[in-house]
Amino acid sequence: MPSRTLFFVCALAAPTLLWGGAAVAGDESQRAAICAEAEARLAAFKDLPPDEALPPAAPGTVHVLMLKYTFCPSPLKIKVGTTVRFVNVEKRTSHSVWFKDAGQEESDRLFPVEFWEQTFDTPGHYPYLCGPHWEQENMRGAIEVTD
Ligand SMILES: [Cu+2]
Repeated sequence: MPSRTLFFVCALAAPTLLWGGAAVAGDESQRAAICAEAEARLAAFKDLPPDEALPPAAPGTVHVLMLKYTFCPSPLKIKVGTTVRFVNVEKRTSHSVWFKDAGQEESDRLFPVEFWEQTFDTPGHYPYLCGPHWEQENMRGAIEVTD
């Protein structure tokens, strides 16, 4: 397996948010606002009691957050060997992660503060969906994996 490259979540998320905020389209600025809120909610998880908090992620893990029918950040660019942790930062709504085009099974339904992880060992373009929300809410994301 190729060696794991270290990434820091904020280093990846910040350019995506800036890019989203600079876009003229209303959809993009709305998306940027949702993703900023998602980041704030993730940060607030540290105040949860230990038995409700997220367990620490392995070094180099990149986070994708789920909030308001949006995956943040998306598209996400990562290096081969990177693990992505998909975290539900909602207050009530559940989501899933489904690499449907890759023929993979859908993840379990993720409730608030729950997560699911996937490691990407092959370069490529990986579109994915939220099982309950891709058709009506267009809740979709994509990951680009490079050498
Ligand atoms: Cu969803």
